[in-house]
Amino acid sequence: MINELSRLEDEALQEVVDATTKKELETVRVTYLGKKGPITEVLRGMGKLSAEERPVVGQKANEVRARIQEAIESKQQRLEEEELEQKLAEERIDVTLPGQPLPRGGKHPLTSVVEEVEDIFIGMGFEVTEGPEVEQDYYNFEKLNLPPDHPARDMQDSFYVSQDLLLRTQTSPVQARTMEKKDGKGPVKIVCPGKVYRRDEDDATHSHQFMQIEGLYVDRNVRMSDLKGVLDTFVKKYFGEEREIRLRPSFFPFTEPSVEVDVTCGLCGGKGCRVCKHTGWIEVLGAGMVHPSVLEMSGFDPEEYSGFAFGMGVERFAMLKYGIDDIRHFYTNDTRFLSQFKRA
Ligand code: 2NL
Repeated sequence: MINELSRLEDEALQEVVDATTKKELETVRVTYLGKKGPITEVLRGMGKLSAEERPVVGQKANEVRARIQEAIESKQQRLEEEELEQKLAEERIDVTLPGQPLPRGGKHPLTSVVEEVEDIFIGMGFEVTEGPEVEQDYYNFEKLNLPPDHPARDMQDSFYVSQDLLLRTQTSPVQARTMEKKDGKGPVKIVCPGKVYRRDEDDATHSHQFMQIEGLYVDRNVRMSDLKGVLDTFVKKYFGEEREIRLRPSFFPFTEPSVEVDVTCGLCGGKGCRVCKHTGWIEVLGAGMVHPSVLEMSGFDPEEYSGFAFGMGVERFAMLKYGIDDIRHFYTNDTRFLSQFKRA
């Protein structure tokens, strides 16, 4: 019986060594240590043994059981460690691998033009001022010398929000508001960029929403020659030092006199070509001396103060500089168009 137990031990320990999975090991455990296993069988048959034999066989059986148990437990632990190591090796991630590249955005071309224009005027002592896009009829029209019966105030031409609120049709109300806050004391030297709205049919050169930059300089002794000097400096910095400007008489309700400002054509240098329709000149700005009534309505004494003002369309400036033929490109967000204006 002792020999039989030794043989069982050898056999079981060999099977523990041979087991390569936790499942195989469990089968070994059930086979040798289970309720129907050979060791249990031996212990059950002990009744037939003599009183001297019984404790010897019992001790041996318990020792064998304990050693098999221990062998299984340590093998179990090793298999679990190996399993974990394999899992860690399989699931290893290389944190140094480059990630998914995210496409990088860029500034919208209209933003770039606004910033460039702002910088040029800041260089001449102007400050940048902004204001509301939903504006009172009073600031958008009345304060700018457009009385209630003026044709530009036709309800059909503007986006009205209520009886006396509308989407501003120009950025001039920002300038009127700024002047009003000054208590009749100059100087006021500002540029006002922003979105404006007009009830137009959209086409290649018109958009119901577009951007404008207006400028205003009010002080004692501001003259037409100051206007010409500032705009000449601006045009040379924006379009190029070789460019010239000319002023043509025009009309705006808020300026007197009013002028249209042309710049020499960049393609033909003023000789005449397709771009300038063979005139050598391209219209870029509207401007003039601030109308005395506009000064007065915003609290400035027109006997003491004078000023000049000007306005330009941002889209038109961008189209001329970059050769863009359709204003709608700025608002349809086609990345093939937009990505061309990414700066390095
Ligand atoms: C254009 C013409 C212009 C102004 C805007 C202005 C503002 C005040 C007083 C007087 Cl507060 N004038 N603004 C003056 C002349 C022309 O814009 O063609 N814009 C696209």
